[in-house]
Amino acid sequence: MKAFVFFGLLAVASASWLPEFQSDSSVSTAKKQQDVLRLLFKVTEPIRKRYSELKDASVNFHPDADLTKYTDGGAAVKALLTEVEDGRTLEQKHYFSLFNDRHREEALMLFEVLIDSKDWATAVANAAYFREKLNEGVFVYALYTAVIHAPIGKDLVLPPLYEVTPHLFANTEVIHKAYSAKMTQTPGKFKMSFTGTKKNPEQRVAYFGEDIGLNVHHVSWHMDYPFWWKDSYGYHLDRKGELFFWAHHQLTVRFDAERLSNNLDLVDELYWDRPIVEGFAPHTTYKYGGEFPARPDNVNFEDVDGVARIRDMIIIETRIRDAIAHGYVTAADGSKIDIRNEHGIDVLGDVIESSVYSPNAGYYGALHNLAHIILGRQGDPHGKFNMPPGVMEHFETATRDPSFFRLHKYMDNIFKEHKDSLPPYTKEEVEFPDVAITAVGVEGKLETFFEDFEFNLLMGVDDTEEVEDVPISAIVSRLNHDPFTMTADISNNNAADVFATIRIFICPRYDANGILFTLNEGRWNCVEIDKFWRTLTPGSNHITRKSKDTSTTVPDVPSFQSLLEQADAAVSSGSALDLSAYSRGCGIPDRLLLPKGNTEGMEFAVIVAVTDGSKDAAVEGLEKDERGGSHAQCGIHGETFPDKRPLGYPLDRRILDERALLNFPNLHKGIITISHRD
Ligand SMILES: [Cu+2]
Repeated sequence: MKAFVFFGLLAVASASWLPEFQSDSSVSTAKKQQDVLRLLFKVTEPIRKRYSELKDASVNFHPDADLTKYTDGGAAVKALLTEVEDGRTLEQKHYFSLFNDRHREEALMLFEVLIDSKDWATAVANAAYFREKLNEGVFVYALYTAVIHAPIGKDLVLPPLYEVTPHLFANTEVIHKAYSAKMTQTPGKFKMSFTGTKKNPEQRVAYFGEDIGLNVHHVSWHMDYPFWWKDSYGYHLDRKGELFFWAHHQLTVRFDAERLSNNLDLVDELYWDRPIVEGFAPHTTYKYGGEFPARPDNVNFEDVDGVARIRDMIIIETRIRDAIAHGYVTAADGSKIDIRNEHGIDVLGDVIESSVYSPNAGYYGALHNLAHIILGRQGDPHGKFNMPPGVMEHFETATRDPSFFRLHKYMDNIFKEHKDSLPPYTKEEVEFPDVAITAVGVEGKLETFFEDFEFNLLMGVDDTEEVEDVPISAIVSRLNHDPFTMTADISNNNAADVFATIRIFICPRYDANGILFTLNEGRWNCVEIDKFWRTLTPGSNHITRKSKDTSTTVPDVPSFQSLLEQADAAVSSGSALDLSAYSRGCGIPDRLLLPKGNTEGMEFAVIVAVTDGSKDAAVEGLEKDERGGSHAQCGIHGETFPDKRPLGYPLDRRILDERALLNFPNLHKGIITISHRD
């Protein structure tokens, strides 16, 4: 009888609460945006009482009360509820690592509940309910990936992660100052320095690996293209493996360009049987779980207990190199997948990462993912000191460690081995009959500089609803450049309009010793600047493209506070909220479009290719609407990748004869100079 009354009361509570939510179609973007921000406000503390709808849902919502609310009939929600009720879930106030199988499993259980919710109200109520029960890191990861991938999350802007989980972006010293400021209720702005001292040559490029915008790009890319993605979640991630190669290739070549402008050699690759040359002291602390482990210079690789042996990594690498040499990958069922073609890179990317798309993870292993864990654990490979995961085990923090770039150079060289096994492009694959670039230019100066940027540390410190917030922020130095416009004069000698794809790369001209790269050496170091589509009318066409519009980059997302204020204002006034310009977290920050120049002016080759858009374009309408604006390395959510050509085309394959390639009138090679002001 008692139990009956108990359940009866709960049923009444949920019934009185549910109608407050509107159905999906009538929920405005502003309201959705407000819900998401409120859910992410101070995730390590209970939902604020003033967010009464969410607070109410966190207590009174019954996730399994109405299973018709779920596209999967409630299977995911029932599974997660069982885990919670049986006390199996990861505790709160504990670190979360995506590379930890159990942590990831929990995050994906919540992700599934959210994407299987049929309407916004159900998704939000579940998010509020499980936020108060699951680990905070599990919650944040599940919510971010669900907003990115679920149709009901469309057009929403996810707040900058450096403000939601500042511990993964700010250094320990600044976090300590923030706590002290909070305790004494004294507002503070704290200058954050990069790790290391001038005694460490790597310090010269720390501004790149430790750039909080670059960190957000990296973690967002991995949320857009998660290695755990299954197509049953809703769609196929087009060219995921190839994009894995390309996005990381671009990180590597950008890092190399920064090195050259700071008088450092190109980064060398990692060798399993040699010492890891650079050590790293992260100066970063988990909110819960202690300090990120450090690694001294020249450590020899050790097997990591329970993860992998170094010998196995060498075996996996050999199998992958064998596949490249043979020109085929062996699938799990024994069949052969031909990779000596333009789609081979996609298969190889899936294999090397490895993702669920890998045709044979049992045989080819997970080179990239395991390497991240192994590198992350070299400070405590046998678990003797109970250290938490290293920076390499989080996409937020990985690029801080110089070994990240060594690891990616190593994998990049494997990809290059494959690309070099393909025949050079033929004339037919490169030419664009009767279209010629007559001139390429730049309006404005190509000049880089460092600027200060302030971000909020409010969520890095603890409080309760009763404690006043005081303004606490970190100030970081970031690379930026003056705005500029690229121009191209293109003649179309056809009788009619033609549709053209325009690709722009800049490539360092000299190595660290001042020796000129040949085109065939230098092509692999090219930074992709832009790719876009234009209709060319007969005669001459003057094309302009602003630096802020490039399809490789995204603008800074407004601060959490600013997003929340805009959403609150729109909700209370009933006006529309359009933050679509910031809907993509994936993309190189606009500021980093140009590698740092130097005072004398750093020379780059600029290569512009105009190719036949009627053959290249896979998606219509890109001339008018570039769909979030960072498709070059991040694609378009849920859609076909917009360019049919291999990523990096036409510079991704061997160039046997420089003159032949550059004799195409639709390719242009010039020289630009990037300077830097102090
Ligand atoms: Cu990555």
